[in-house]
Parts: sequence; structure tokens; C-alpha cells
Amino acid sequence: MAARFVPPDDIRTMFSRAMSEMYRAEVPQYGTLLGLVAETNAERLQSDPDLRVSLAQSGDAQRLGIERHGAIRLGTARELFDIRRVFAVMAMHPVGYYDLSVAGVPVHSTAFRPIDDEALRHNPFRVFTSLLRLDLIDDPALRAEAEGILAARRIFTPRALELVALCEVENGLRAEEAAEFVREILETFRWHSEATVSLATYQKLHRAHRLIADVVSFRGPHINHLTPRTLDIDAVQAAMPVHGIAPKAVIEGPPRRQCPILLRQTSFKALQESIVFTEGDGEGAAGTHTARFGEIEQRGAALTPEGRGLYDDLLASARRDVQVAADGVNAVDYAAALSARFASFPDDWTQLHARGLAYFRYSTTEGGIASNGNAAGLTVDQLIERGFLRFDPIVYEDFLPVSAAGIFQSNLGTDEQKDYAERLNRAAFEAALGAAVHGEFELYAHAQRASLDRALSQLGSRPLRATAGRE
Ligand code: OOG
Ligand code: NI
Repeated sequence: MAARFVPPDDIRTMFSRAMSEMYRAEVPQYGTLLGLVAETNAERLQSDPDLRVSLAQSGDAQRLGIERHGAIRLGTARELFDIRRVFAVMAMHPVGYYDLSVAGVPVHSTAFRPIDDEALRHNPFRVFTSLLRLDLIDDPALRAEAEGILAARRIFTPRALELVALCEVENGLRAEEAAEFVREILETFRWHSEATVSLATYQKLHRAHRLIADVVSFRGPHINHLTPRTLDIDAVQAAMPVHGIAPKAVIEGPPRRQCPILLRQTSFKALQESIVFTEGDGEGAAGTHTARFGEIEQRGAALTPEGRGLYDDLLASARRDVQVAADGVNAVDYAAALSARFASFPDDWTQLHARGLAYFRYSTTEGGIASNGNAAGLTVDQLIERGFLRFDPIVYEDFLPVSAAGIFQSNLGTDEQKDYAERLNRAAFEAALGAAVHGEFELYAHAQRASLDRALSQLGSRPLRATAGRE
């Protein structure tokens, strides 16, 4: 029966490919960046055999070339509710809650992504999805106007919603339905050069916050960037100007290290694009809007709560020491302060493993398979010492709120730091979503535990797996 249905992983790949083609056609610099990243990755793999082995071991090697994340910004609770249903068709589920209002960005967010190992290996396509917080507009008249405009729009085609409902009832889509589904939902993410509001309204919204204008003035949540994954972000950052792309001054996230952790990101400025605004008599008024940009990222190991705590502390202390201005002044000092702070974060895999700072995927070695029961009764550490068991870092699949705020800020072109009185409201976000978000730490801990159980049963061994500081 189920064989009639297209696997959700395949629908996700069809979708990510279609999105990439659409964005490439619309934003030529994205195509340039893809070429640059592919070239750098090939060079890096060529020159670093250890990395090549490790990526092959983890399954990352095969996903690297197609790996992307995108971002959208929604306007209403209903839109968030429906986007969850749309992404569920492709086995993309909400993971994590990011409150960006603390950084002066009037949104809160989650990331839709695949969650199990198999699906991640297949294609880890993720969409960082933000919901605008209209409650952070101070002026009640403007807030009501924005609410009215958003309430009237429909970001999904009727057919897209029909296919989602069909998938929910039948538990899958057939080949033709899946193809039609991808075509229909692509409409939601498309750029519109006609606004749904007049230039005057746009300007009012823009004065409240550029992001508010970006969400409220258009028919739908245009994809605002698509990000490929590089194995060497410093190399790509350095090469970008040569290709006519001006990156932001600072790479967000941890400093360059031997053992990459979490996520390092850099972006280039939003494009200024021509927009036709509505006017009373049907005659359009010309103007511009900046929303779309480019970004690259380098992903490293997922950290445990202990590792993440250490990361957050070190990052905060570097940011206290050196503030980078919107125009990039202090960027060099900041990078130096960051490296100095992170000197106390262990930078070899054995240490990171022993101290329980990162998550790892365990697997048996050929020696382990050949050990023929000799592994029985050994502890995990002994199995590793004897070379029966190996561990490779689990890649970080999520996002970093401080980095995300930095990406938003840089593309807003200012360091607007309005101190919004209201703080995170995770419960309201989840109520709008119609579901609780998955916790990232639980997902990584589960992947680690499952890999260890599998490896131990292959070794015919049932040692005490609790070793200091882990799990
Ligand atoms: C999303 C910015 C966050 C990232 O990679 O951290 C993001 C946005 O600008 O809508 O994409
Ligand atoms: Ni991004």
C-alpha cells in the first residue's frame, strides 16, 4: 500500500531543488556563491584526507553538495499553523525556539527540518521560520492597519492546502500529487515585485521597523536567502570580494578552530530591488525594497548543554569586550578577542568527547567486528582505546540566536537595538504553531545513544555505557 506514496524525504529533495533553481534565477549572486562554495569544498576535501574519511563516515559527504537552509518571515498565527502542516508533508518538523526580540528584532522563530538520522542524511534542508510580533508595534493605529492587511492575505494557493489536507488524511502523496504539491507551494515563497500596499503605507510600516514592512507589504513570505554549506568559511569569505560580492565584516559564531563546533555564518547585504506600490487610482508608484541576501555557513559539532553553556559564556564575554559597529569598525579586534576567549574551549575531539562537551556518533571499526566477542565486558572507553569503537562528531543541524540576530541586523543595514519591553513568549508561539517545538538537545542525545546501542550490539558487548560526564 505505502509503496504508492512518494517518500517524504524525496518530496523534500524535490522542493529544495526547486527552491534553489527559483532563487538562482532570481538572485544571480546566489549562483556565483554556489560555484565558489563547491570549488572551495572540493579543494578542502582534496587537501584534508582525515576530513574526507570523517565526512564519509558520518554520511555528510553525500549530503554536502545539496545542503541548504533558507529563511522566511510570516505575519499571522494562521500562517504559522499552516506552514507547519505544509512542511510536515516533507518530514520537516519545528525544532527549537528562538526569541529575537531580545536583540531588537520583532520576531520569534523556529527551524523546520528533518529530525531522524536517515532523513538528515538524505537531505537536511531546513527553513528558519520567523513570526512577526505585531504586538511590538507601539502605535495602535498602525498595529491595527497591519493586522487588517495581514488578515486579508492568503499565502497558500487553495490547491496547496487541498493537497496538504489530502496528505494528512491518506498519510502520503502519490507521484503526481507530490509534483503538483511542490509546484503549488513554490508560489508561497516566490518574490513579488508588486506590493499590496501604497508607498505611503509601506513607509509608515518601514519607520516602525524594516522587518514589519517586509512582512506586511507583500502577498507572501518570499524566501529571503538560501545558504549553502562550506567546509572552509574563511576561504569563501576571503574569495567573495574577488567575485564582486561584499560580505558582512564579521563571521558570526565561534572562531576558526581545528575542531569546528556549532555554526559559523557570514552573509552579504540585501539587494535593493524595484517595487511597484499600489495607489488609489490603480496607477502604481515606483519604489524600492531590500530583503533578499546571500549567506554561507560552516557547520561543526553539536554541543551538549555543558558545551553550549561554555560557548554562550565565552561568546558573551567577547561581545562585551568589543562591539562591532554596523559598518564593520572593530571587526579585527573582535575576531582577536573571540579567539583569545575561546582558547579555553578544548580543541581536540578526544578532549571534547572525554569532557562531554559535544555529541558523537559511535560506530564499530573493522577491528571491532573482527574481535569476535573479545569486546564483551569492556567499558566504552576501553572499547575506544582498543580501537574497537570509533566516534565522530554529530553535525549541528540548528541555528544560533545571537548569530541569527547578527544576520538580521546586518541586512537591515543598521544596528537598531530597540529595547522591547516584552520578552519571549514561547507558549504563544507554540499555540500559534499548533504544536510544541522539538528540543534540539534531546534529538542529539537520542542520536548519540542510538548509535552507541547499535555499535555495542554489533560488538556483542553490553558494557556500562555511563562514563564520566556523558549522557
Ligand atoms: C533569518 C535570519 C536567521 C540564520 O541563518 O541564522 C538565519 C531572516 O533574516 O529571516 O537565517
Ligand atoms: Ni540563514
